[in-house]
Amino acid sequence: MKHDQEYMKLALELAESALGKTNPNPVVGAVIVKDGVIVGTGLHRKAGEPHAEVHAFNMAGDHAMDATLYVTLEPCSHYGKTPPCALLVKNSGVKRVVVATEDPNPQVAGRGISIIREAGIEVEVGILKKEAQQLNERFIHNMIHEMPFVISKVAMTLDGKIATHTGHSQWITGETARKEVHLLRNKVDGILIGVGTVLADNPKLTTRLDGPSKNPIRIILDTNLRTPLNANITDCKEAQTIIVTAANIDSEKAMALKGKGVDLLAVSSINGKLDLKNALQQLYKIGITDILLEGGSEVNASFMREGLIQKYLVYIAPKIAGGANSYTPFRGEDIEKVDEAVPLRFEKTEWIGEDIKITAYPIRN
Ligand code: AOF
Ligand code: ZN
Repeated sequence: MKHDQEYMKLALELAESALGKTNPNPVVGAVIVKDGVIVGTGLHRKAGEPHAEVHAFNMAGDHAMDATLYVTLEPCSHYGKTPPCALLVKNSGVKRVVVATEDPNPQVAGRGISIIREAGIEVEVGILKKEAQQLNERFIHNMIHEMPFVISKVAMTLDGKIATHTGHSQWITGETARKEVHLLRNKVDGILIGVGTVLADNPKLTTRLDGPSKNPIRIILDTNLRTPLNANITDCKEAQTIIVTAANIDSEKAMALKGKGVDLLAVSSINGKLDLKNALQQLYKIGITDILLEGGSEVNASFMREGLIQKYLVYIAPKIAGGANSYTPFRGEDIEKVDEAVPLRFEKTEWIGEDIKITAYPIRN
């Protein structure tokens, strides 16, 4: 129908405003329209709180009668922390429901749409589907793979260097891009680096913004528990730290780290390397739905080669470092032929201050 896309766009904008705040839940927006007038709007603000539809119907009241509901995700059909929205829709009096995309949650997966259709209400699915799926890319990945959505962040020079041969890297990108990284940290559940970066840079990995912010859980890959007891990330007052290790977690070093408040997660290792897939599965089980991967180059390469990165954010600074021994973002094994490179699709390019940001997705065969 005329205007369907406009109302769905509004619902998507409502949903988008809560990105990073609803984990593990998706972001969802709803708009109720009666005779060309928006009579109700709502969004899901936080897991455990009412769903988008509930807010929208509360606002619409009696105006919901014979109205159209636009919702960015299929209304749920299950009793979770809140009752099923599909029943609310069924009993609301609306005569038409427009859904952007189905809910991949196996507890819902089409049942919400069926309940509404079977009640004799007209349902249309697929308006702005691509946009809606992109908005909930993290949630969709979680539902399908039961693993966190991994975002690789790289800040490099025009010639693809992330640090000089001494490891010096402050700063490659400009202030605006660096600030954006803190906005990103503010939205994700976890931030992951290897112990090599802990030893080289001793980072804090906290979110530093002007206003209120949240610190992601710091996840360190450390096969042999080499993290020094005085490393910044072992100070757990501001943020939680999980060290993923293959070492004996009852050893003296492990006990000392635990004594400082650090959590240890034991995973198996394959040929002396941590089983990354298993690590991600375990991290998902304890509630980590997305992770910002911040290096170093060996950790980045392992994730990339094992197909464990879902999204790439690459900031390119207008400078050239040169040198055969400067560091590059993805090291790992050498390949013989270009055909062996991991294929990507560039989704978007933007200016971020004086730098350029490329958003890319891996192409899976
Ligand atoms: C909707 N509208 O606004 C959201 C939905 O634990 P609960 O009760 O909050 O349920 C969470 C699940 O409900 C979540 O995994 C997803 O399948 C769906 N989210 N559904 O109809 C909403 N946030
Ligand atoms: Zn619901």
